[in-house]
Amino acid sequence: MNDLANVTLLPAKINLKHHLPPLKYDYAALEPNIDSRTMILHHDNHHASYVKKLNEALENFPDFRDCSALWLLLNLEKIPKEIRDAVHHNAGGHVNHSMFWRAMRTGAADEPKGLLREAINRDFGSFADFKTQFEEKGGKLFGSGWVWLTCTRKNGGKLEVITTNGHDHPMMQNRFPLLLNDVWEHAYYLKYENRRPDYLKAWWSVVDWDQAARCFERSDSSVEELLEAEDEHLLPKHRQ
Ligand code: MN3
Repeated sequence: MNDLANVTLLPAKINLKHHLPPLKYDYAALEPNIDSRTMILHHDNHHASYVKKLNEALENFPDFRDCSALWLLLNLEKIPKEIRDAVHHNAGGHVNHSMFWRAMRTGAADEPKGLLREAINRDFGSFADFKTQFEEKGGKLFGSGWVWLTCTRKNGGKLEVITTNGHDHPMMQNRFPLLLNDVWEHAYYLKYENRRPDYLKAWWSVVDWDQAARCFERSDSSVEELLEAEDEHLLPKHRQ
């Protein structure tokens, strides 16, 4: 038997990989509010790079290779020290961007309806007041990060606008995310340059409020249920 024959007898190597979720719309679909050049760079370069670096970090740590990106992010203390920072930044980048693409859609500007609208009115006074607070907090965040509409999973699901630094996620602070906007410069600089407030204002035209409402419906689930129902994009798959 030659060497080549021996190789074919080896068991198939299980090689799980996180992967870049495809956009559900064209790169130009969010024009003029988000330009296609920004979308191409943001999705195909920035997000792809987080996925690639996450896979590279996990390459020699098979115990963690079938864990979802959200699980990794919420269990950083269990991650070996030598890859903890890389997993923190890149799993966070992967989780947040995967949610961000789904938070937007083509079509005319919309407003929240139903229970989510009622909760917004209850906790912010009005939809206009909520938008003002979201724009102010997103505009003031120093450096790179995200601005979120979140709810607590207790106390009647009280809504709150928060910001996170880097790619941190609200579930790391026991808050549940309903909507998010990326205020890293790479999200807006090509079109809006240093005018982040203009980007934040224009972004309302592409928000998918049905998606935010679906998140709100799921917000009283346990963390375990949420991880189970997690979008398939966040679970690694066998390499094609
Ligand atoms: Mn980004």
